[in-house]
Amino acid sequence: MIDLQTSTIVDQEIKELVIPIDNVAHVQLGNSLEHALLVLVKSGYSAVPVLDLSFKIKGLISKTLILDSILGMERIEYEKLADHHVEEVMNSKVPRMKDTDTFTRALELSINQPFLCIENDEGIFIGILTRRAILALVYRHVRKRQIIEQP
Ligand code: 2BA
Repeated sequence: MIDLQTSTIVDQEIKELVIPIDNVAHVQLGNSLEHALLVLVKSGYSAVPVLDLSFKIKGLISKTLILDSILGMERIEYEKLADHHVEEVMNSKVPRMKDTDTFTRALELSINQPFLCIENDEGIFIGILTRRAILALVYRHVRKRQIIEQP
């Protein structure tokens, strides 16, 4: 259990906050844009990780990136969805961390990122850390301290 009793949470590891790969909606490099859009719409998320066949993180794909890529001069070119692949459109700059990294680093990265991809020492994707999980831990910590410090 992550210890909320200690005076600081900053040096704790993030392992226990990670949503494991089995519960993370994701797509693969060779998937069509049509498939990726289906995953995004069905899952309800605006962006999800892109993995290769060996489960390494290669990028992030979002509804906005896909729609932007099929935007023609005068109309949305839906027929492109089936012909183009995730790797042509994804953003290769991925905010990533190791599961042994500290909470401080996660807090810092989450200022600008809604979620962080977590990998093990071999670079294999093991899950994501969401801004929601980070904020929830900070909130629990603040509340706990308020209760302890009340006269
Ligand atoms: P968004 O999809 O833009 O979602 C923003 C926030 O909206 C989420 O924040 C969450 O609070 C809420 N939300 C959106 N879709 C939801 C759903 N289907 N069920 C429950 N809540 C939902 P966070 O939870 O902090 O997630 C931040 C970002 O992490 C999400 O941004 C999404 O891109 C990604 N994400 C979260 N959980 C995921 C999962 N299981 N698989 C893939 N990506 C995930």
